[in-house]
Amino acid sequence: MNLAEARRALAEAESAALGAIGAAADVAALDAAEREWLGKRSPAVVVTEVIKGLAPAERPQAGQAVGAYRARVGDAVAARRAELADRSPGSGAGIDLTLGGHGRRRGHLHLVTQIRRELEDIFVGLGYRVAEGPEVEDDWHNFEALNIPPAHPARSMQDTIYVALGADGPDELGGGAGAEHMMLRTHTSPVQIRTMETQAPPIYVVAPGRTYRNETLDARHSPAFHQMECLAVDRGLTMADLFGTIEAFARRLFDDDSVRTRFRSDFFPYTEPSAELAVSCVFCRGSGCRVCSHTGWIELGGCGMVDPNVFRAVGIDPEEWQGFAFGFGLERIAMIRYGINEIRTFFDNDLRFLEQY
Ligand code: 2NL
Repeated sequence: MNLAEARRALAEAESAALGAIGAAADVAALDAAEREWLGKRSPAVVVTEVIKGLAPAERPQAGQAVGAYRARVGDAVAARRAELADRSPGSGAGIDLTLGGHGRRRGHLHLVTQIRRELEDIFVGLGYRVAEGPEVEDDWHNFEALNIPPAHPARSMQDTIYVALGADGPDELGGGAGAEHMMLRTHTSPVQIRTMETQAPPIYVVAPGRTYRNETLDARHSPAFHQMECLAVDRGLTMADLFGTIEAFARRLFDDDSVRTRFRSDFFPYTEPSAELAVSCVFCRGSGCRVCSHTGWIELGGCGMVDPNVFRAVGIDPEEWQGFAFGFGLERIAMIRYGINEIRTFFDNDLRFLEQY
């Protein structure tokens, strides 16, 4: 091989190399082309071997031709490598950043959950803690500890759904002895019973949650509903504390400092004395409207001073500690606030209703 032949061989090799590099569809193909055209058996190496046999005057030119080949083919490999990297996923190339995004429809909390959280915030602001407990309860926590013995008439108003557990029912639900008395709780009071059984006074808790009654579904009654109960146990608590707490709560709830409260004598087995509780109508300010059935008052729930028998049942000395409690329905508060007249709408899961709140 002479100098001219060496140059021709390098020129042919270069055009073949550039073709192979341009055609490499991925990094592996490019690596193979690089090995073939720049590696240990490449034309550049062959020509370098040939240089030794050339006339001394021709050797520098042959060396320069090999260097130029290496430089051009090497540049082509580097350029192709950059192109392939640009196209790999995540590189951003090939994505039209001016296209609009896909709108994502977002849901929101159920109205009852919104009300529940709002009420929790009010009570936390008053120094209370939020307590929760099981929805399947035993007779003691749902009835007996609340001063409602087995034959008490209050039980017929709080009939519920009983859960039949076999002899091998789960222990944590009280399976085995007494399992036939497990039931869906009729109020959240058992949560306060459990709190008083495990914590020493002073106690300030609210218990929100789902409750159940054996009730025929109509516009105002549902077999499943939500309640919130408030319990305070401390030294020297009186009905003045009960009234003041309810007034503060009602004014925050309706965001109106002119709201008045009304207490009328009532009966609950677990409080003595007991009262029904109503607030002045925030919609008509007492002059009478549809929401308050033209009475000027909105009935919210019931309240009272904790009955000494309840304290004895949970091992708290009623001579040392006093307490007040009150309870109300969460659906009812939502219905009052938004003028909803069907309790069913809370459980139908009809998005046309739920989306409005
Ligand atoms: C209502 C009335 C009330 C209570 C709940 C209570 C709980 C314990 C002790 C004493 Cl552990 N009382 N809760 C007291 C009075 C009324 O709820 O109409 N609820 C919807």
